[in-house]
Amino acid sequence: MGVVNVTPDSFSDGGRYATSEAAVAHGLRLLADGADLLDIGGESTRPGATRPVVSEELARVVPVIRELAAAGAVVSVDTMRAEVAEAALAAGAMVVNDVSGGLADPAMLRVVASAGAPYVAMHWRAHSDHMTDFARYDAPGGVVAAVRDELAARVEAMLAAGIAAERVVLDPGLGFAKRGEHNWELLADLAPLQALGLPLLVGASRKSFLGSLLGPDDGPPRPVDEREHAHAAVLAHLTRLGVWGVRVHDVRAARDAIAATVAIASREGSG
Ligand code: PMM
Repeated sequence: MGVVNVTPDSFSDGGRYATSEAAVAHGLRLLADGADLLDIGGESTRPGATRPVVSEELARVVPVIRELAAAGAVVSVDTMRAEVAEAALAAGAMVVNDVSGGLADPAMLRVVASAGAPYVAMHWRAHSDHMTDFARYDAPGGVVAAVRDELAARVEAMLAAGIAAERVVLDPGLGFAKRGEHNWELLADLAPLQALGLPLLVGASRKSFLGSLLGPDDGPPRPVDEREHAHAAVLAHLTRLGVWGVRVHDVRAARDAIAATVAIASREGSG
């Protein structure tokens, strides 16, 4: 899954038309690099981010989705809002990627159920402006058990809303209400999440836990565009676990890491 963030902090060149154009060009590049799915989002979920109004989010994502779907891309819309999901599906999106797993908008599960769309439900506790307050996992089993149990509760809600289990993909939500250590613990122990019996999508690309790992102990994190080698190692690990998908910014680099891992893994035990 290649990321196309149509947000002001991703594209600094101003006006709406220019932003859409830049986003479409970027999506086409990711498609040429081998993305199976393009994830179009109009709301920044960085820690501390404030939310755009609905009309702004719609104006950001709908034209980009329409163009990329028309160009043959399989598109997911990265939104927590039912209204945006509905408009995105009407514009040609095939998948809804909701970082809140249906918690942010009470109408979301109903919209997804009635559209019959595949639904990526991520582990989430609170909006980005205060999610760090919720990065506590003190109960027995720590972060892994908490994420598993909270995702399982979301699956119950999805099924109750009429979403078919075979259309659901789960995501541990790396970086969302999680401190650096929590992300590494989840990556080291994804089996309990896989045991829920649904496909997993994982998004580690460029996230700050990689930057903190790579930066000096008492200094700033490694800049966002210098985290790709560490990400490749994470992708090798995820490939070996057989996750369903990975959400990445650099599709070419990701495909390379996955190809090399598969080339080795597919020959193991054959000699
Ligand atoms: N991360 C971000 C946004 N959307 N969606 C899913 N399913 N999983 C993620 O990990 C995820 C997401 C934030 O990352 P970005 O700001 O680089 O897009």
